[in-house]
Amino acid sequence: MAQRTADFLLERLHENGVRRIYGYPGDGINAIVGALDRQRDKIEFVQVRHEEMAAFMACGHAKWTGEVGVCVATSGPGAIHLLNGLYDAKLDHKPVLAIVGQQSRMALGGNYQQEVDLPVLFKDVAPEFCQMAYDPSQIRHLVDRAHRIALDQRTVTCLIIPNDLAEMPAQPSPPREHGTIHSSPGWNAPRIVPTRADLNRAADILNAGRKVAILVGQGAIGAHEEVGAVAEKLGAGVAKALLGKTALDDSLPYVTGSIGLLGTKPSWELMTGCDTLLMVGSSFPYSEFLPEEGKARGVQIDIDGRMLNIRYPMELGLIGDAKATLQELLPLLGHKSDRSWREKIESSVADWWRLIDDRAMQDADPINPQRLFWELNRYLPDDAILSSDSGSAANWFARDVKLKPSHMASLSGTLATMGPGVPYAIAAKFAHPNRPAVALVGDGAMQMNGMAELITAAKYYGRWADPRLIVLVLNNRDLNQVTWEQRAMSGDPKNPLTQTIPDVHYADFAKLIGLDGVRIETPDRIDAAWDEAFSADRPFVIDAVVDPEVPPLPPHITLEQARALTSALRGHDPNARAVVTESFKQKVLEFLPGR
Ligand SMILES: Cc1ncc(C[n+]2csc(CCOP(=O)(O)OP(=O)(O)O)c2C)c(N)n1
Ligand SMILES: [Mg+2]
Repeated sequence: MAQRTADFLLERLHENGVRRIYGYPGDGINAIVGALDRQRDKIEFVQVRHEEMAAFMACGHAKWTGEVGVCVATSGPGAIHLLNGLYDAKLDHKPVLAIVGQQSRMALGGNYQQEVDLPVLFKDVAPEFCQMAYDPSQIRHLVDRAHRIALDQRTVTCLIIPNDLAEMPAQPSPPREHGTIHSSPGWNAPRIVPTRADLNRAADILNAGRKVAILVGQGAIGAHEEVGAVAEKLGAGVAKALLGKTALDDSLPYVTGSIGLLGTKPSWELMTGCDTLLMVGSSFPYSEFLPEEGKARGVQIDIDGRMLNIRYPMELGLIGDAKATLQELLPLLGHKSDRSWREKIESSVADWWRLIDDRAMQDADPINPQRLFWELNRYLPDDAILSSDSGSAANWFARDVKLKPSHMASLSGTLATMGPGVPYAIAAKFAHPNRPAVALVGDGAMQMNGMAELITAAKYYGRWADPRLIVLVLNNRDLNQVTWEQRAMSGDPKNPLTQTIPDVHYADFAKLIGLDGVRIETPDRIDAAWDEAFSADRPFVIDAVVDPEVPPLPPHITLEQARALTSALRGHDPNARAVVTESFKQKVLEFLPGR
């Protein structure tokens, strides 16, 4: 039999460099499912528990490799399930290609079983390229373009393939006639740098500054030498947006760590005290954590011109690749002889780390969650890949874990969705089977999807050269991050109807499905738990029973937030007494002498 279109689709993906597809079957992709079997030597299929997880894993793959992550789902319900994971990729600017099935072309428009208007449904999440195939001869250029555009635009693209079309004989070479397309695969990353004149303008602004702050994001990953050299010359401090956490080593004395609600006090001081801001490869969203408008001159470097000058009214916005642009900028920068600003930052950073240590070691009931993250620093191998979930874990991941460029780390930075922690870690294991992966997640996220996805880890870990995939679950029986947001932003007490969630024994569940794990209920068990997890011969779950009353305090509490908190506690918050004690302990530490 002649090659089918579905087989050619996979072959063409392979020619574009795709080696793995995450997905879930259904009759809208029957032809593709058959082809995945026949093409198994070329493309590995990873079967997940839910299509959203396939999209998260595709996004994770893109984050961990820089390649296009690919996911596949059936028409109707499968396609709809993909969406949240695809939006995660779109908002974090990651190249992901979604392939979704559709009912037979003959049936379309007939209110047919599982018929959903997929081109409309996917148009918003894949605005740059969302195409349904009408003819087998389109497959070649649709695949080439979907793959290339995802990389070129750092975004999500989507191919909708009717099942009957996928069964048809393939047409790899369209006829040479009017109205046909003759494409080829391939995309090479360009080297993008601003003009010499603009680099000079940037250097003039930065050289004139006396107190320079640098903010780096995910675009600066891989440019640590250049960022470090620029900071050195300018006597600057460097703050990091969360997606750029591995852009620079946390143990450098002038690195102030994360910024924003999940950020640090030194980052806050850096931004409020600077007279010049250099922002590189970041779309960190919260303007109130950047300098007050007019207080600082600003230079921004970003690969995407659409992202320039929107968070702070920059004096100069430059389109450029972070590494290449900083390389060109460096010789134009002078060495600032007055180091007083830099010294001030370094002393604030040193104080901050002492405070983090003190906060982490405070008693709590029963375990202080910060301590788990703080102790992780002693066990974390240099090549570990970390994922965090949305929730209180993100606070401690941002503040307590010390990372460096040899690590990789991510979370849902912009969509801030719950759920990617475990699937990102699974994608890390497939992309880099020799590296240990650590997922830091809340119990809510675990119940939402993490537990089910452990089944995927159980199914596949035998394929990974190093089987270590560690999931730390913050078992606080609470949707804690939102509980705190309710308290601090709305002044409302904790609502047990919406916030309290059941206690589940996550380590027992892991064991039930053939993995390993431990439940810890006292802080003296933390060390042994990390030790055991990093020595395990299979994926390992640490079910840590932690205190929901330890506040994920923003670096500075505003007056309104303090008032809101007081009003929440004066209401009928069932946990008021414990909260007051914990917040007081945490806050008071900042003001003790010598801190
Ligand atoms: C899909 C989704 N639903 C809801 C939210 C809102 N939200 C953000 S954090 C959070 C609480 C997460 O709870 P859990 O995973 O238990 O972590 P915790 O904060 O308790 O440590 C919620 C509900 C979200 N970000 N994403
Ligand atoms: Mg929770």
